[in-house]
Amino acid sequence: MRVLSGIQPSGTMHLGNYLGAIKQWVRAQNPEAYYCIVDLHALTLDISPTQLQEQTLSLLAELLASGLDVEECTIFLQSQVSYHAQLSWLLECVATYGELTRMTQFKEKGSRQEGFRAGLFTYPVLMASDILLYDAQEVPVGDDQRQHLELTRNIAERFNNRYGETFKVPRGVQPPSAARVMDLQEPTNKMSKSVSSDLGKVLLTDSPKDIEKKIKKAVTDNDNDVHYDWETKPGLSNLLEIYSSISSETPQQVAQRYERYGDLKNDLAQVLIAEIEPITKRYFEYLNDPAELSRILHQGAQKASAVAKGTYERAAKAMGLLG
Ligand code: AQP
Repeated sequence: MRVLSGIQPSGTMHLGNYLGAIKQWVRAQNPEAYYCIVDLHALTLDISPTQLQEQTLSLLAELLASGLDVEECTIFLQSQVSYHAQLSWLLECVATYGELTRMTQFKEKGSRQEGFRAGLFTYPVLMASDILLYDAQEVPVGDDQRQHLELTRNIAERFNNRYGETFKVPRGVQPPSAARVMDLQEPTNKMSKSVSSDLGKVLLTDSPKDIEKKIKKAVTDNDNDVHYDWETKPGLSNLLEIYSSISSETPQQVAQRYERYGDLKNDLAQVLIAEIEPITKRYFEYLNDPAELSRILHQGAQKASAVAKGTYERAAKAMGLLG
């Protein structure tokens, strides 16, 4: 199955990235799976060159530590495959201004940044280019990317109608639980690398003590009735979803086992520590070998370029570029 997905090197991975996306990536690994560190997307944020370099290698170490295996799939860096930016321009001439203004992530992130960059407006097209270059059938992503996926499908269909059958129209896939992990302190907002406070997000590099503290301090309500209900109990429902995503039960089944919030929080902290501690250990091992990390990226870029080149040339020719 041809699979493509990406993640921004915009900071340490949190539980939302891990449960919403990366665990699915690991499950979907196969020789036709392409996973991309989207460093060009991170340029839409206020990020220094040193920070970007460090975070790129660190993210690769986190992905490997989470269970991605370069013998089973391809991991590569977006900026090392020039066809992503090249196809993006072609697709910007297919996407419309109107549809880009409707992107909720653009509205939310744009409203938080004064003088936001033009790339923040156009990056959903770059994301479409990331996906369409690989003829991906499935794109495992968290729920927050649903709208961008729909845009990608629309762009592909419009392109195919206008210029002839060129792109596969991909399908987004979300996990049954934890497709949108919420901020532990503000459970009506999604957990986010760049927006959540320290206490609002659990990181893959957090120590067991930090994890315990963050789960204990997670905002819930006061009535101590353990019930899965996003309308009236968003904080508690978030904790139940996180738990269920790791234990493979439904959130309702988890809720049935508890009478008090405190007991649920204690057990959830232990379940998370058991999941995250080995990842953190492996992460530091990978991080200690930057030469190997660079080698992995270069090898991945070669494999990815071989596929991307063919698709880019097909699209350019269909549009009338002489090449
Ligand atoms: N809270 C979340 N719950 C479930 N899935 C999530 N993802 C992100 N947040 C959650 C999924 O993680 C993958 C990688 O996302 P990204 O880092 O490329 O960009 P993002 O969606 O913008 O994530 P963040 O954490 O909010 O990063 P910043 O702060 O840099 O913008 C995607 O599949 C995403 O759905």
